[in-house]
Amino acid sequence: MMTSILTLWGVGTGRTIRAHWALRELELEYVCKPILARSGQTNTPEYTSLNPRQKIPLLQDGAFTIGESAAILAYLARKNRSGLLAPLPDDEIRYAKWLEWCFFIVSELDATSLYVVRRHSTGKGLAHIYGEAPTAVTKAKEYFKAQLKFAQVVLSDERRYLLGNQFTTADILLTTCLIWAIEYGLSIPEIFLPYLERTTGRPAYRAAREANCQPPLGFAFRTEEEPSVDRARSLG
Ligand SMILES: N[C@@H](CCC(=O)N[C@@H](CS)C(=O)NCC(=O)O)C(=O)O
Repeated sequence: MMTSILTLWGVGTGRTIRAHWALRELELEYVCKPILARSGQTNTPEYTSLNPRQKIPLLQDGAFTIGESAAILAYLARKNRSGLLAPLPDDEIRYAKWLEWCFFIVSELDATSLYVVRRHSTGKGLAHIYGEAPTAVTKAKEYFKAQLKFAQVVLSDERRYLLGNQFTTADILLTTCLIWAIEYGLSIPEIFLPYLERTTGRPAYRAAREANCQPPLGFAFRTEEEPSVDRARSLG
């Protein structure tokens, strides 16, 4: 059987790294097209013909193309070494729980909370494009914190990952959201620190950061319990 060439478009963001990470976890060879967000490179005629939505990441598998980071991960998990990064569909309950986590993270943590913070913040945010909206930013941060409690409950149940002992694409999504939050100055509960050390300590994560044109991770972790204490941590 012929294997088609995998090509991943996009580097540099918390969404693009998800696809690099999954490809590395699955040990798949791929070609990287290192185009960047807001550089004009997503608007070229060539790229628009591949992805009319003009967004990254985008995966090409031969003649097939798929966008949306969470969908790319699900596609890769299902197609390759099935069962490695997601429960098998036959395992109906675990599969449904995995789907629930994926939808929850991309809708509630990413799109409804963190992306709102990013779009309407000044400084490293995109307020110069989408408009400054301090109330929306404050409320989105509060909402993120409230929603995060659902993941917190599961992890305090002494689970290594969201689905127990199996690392899945839901953990890739959650980890990238937690790092995004920390980079935007949101404090996250201490329970997530060992979780982040586990997930970002994976060799595939380190390789993905490099492939995503990002330096090794390093950030100051600010706990909710001790808001005045910054504990420098290098997770990279
Ligand atoms: N929900 C999408 C969001 C994709 C998205 O918004 N990507 C941004 C970069 S993170 C982008 O491509 N923006 C177009 C541009 O700025 O050129 C996903 O998770 O893949």
